[in-house]
Amino acid sequence: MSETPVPSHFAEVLPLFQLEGRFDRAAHYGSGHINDTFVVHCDTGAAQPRRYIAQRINDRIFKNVPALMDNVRRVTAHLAAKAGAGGRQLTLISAADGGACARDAHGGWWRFYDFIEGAHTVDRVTNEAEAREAARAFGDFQAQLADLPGDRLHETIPNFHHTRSRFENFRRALAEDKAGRAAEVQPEIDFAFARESDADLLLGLLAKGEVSERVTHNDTKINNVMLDDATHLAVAVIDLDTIMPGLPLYDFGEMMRTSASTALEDDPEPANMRVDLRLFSVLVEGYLSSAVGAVLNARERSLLGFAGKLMAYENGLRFLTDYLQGDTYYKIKYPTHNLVRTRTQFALVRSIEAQTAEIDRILATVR
Ligand code: ADP
Ligand code: GN1
Ligand code: MG
Repeated sequence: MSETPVPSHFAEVLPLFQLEGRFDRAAHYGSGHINDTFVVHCDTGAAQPRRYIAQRINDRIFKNVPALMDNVRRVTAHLAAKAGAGGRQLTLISAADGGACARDAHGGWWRFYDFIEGAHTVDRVTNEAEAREAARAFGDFQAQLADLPGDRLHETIPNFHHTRSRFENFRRALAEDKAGRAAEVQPEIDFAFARESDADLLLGLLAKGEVSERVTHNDTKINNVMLDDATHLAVAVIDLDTIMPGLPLYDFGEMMRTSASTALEDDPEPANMRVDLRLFSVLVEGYLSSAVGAVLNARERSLLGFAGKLMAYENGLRFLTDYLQGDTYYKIKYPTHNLVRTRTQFALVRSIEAQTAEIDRILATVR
């Protein structure tokens, strides 16, 4: 599969939003696995085009789009009020009817954002400054949501990081073996079963009140934070689809998986994938130096390394489940893509396990 083409009816989507200028062109954008993302250029007569990000929201995955957009609207309004004038953050463009999203004649759900200019995302951390910035940005982001007014946010995907439930989905997919692929992935199946008990550790602590639920981002991949082109400082956290109640440890773990590792999540050679202890140490420093540092208890701090292992395991389980089910969840670029992702995630789990003593030593020294 190549990049998602701009749909032929895109011209019908444009009048659904309050855009400035005359539409010039649109093209596929970014490397997200879930939504269809396009950059849109409009001509306002100025030297530079007015740019927008248009997204067709994946409603196979997000079953209640209005509820999801209600979360996004509340969170972006709250952050904008805190940032004040001049702050850069994700900003929704109103639909023609004043709403946060609109539905096209084919049933597709759309939203538009201001294109955040002068900034970029990376799919992999290339230096320590990027890792520190991402950690600080995601930490501050979470702290800013602590006083979000109103009701509990909607759970846009129920049990999103409930690793026990992820494990049971895997077990079911294996039993069903819809795509007839189970026989070829026995080593990965064995690997998953050997670590089943990890799935319950944080859930058990949560039930005992030893770690706390807060409003978290839940998808703190490195390419969900925009970095300034010139200064490389983080300017905005994006991809707010999974903001909901969760554990800060999930956010840190997902960051560690993608920002303190030596390879892309789908590197075809699992041996290339290891935890990078230097980047891990910088991530911990960045995260604890953010406003969230003050709210984590000692137990949570001691589990930061385990959180990275758990998120690598959980993502590996999810990729394996999707492979067994015939690739219905994630976008894939070739038939074994989900299997390659699984193997590379499991290599990261193995590497974190092998480095546990060193990780604990780092956690004991970084304050
Ligand atoms: P997905 O849920 O599919 O990952 P994202 O919301 O993360 O979708 O968007 C995909 C990519 O598009 C991001 O990684 C980023 O590079 C780019 N992007 C998203 N929103 C903006 C924005 N407001 N301004 C500039 N680039 C953006
Ligand atoms: C998806 O949307 P994106 O590409 O940022 C997924 C995450 C996974 C990630 C793996 C809603 O993230 O949970 O960790 O792929 N998002 C959803 O790369 O399932
Ligand atoms: Mg994304």
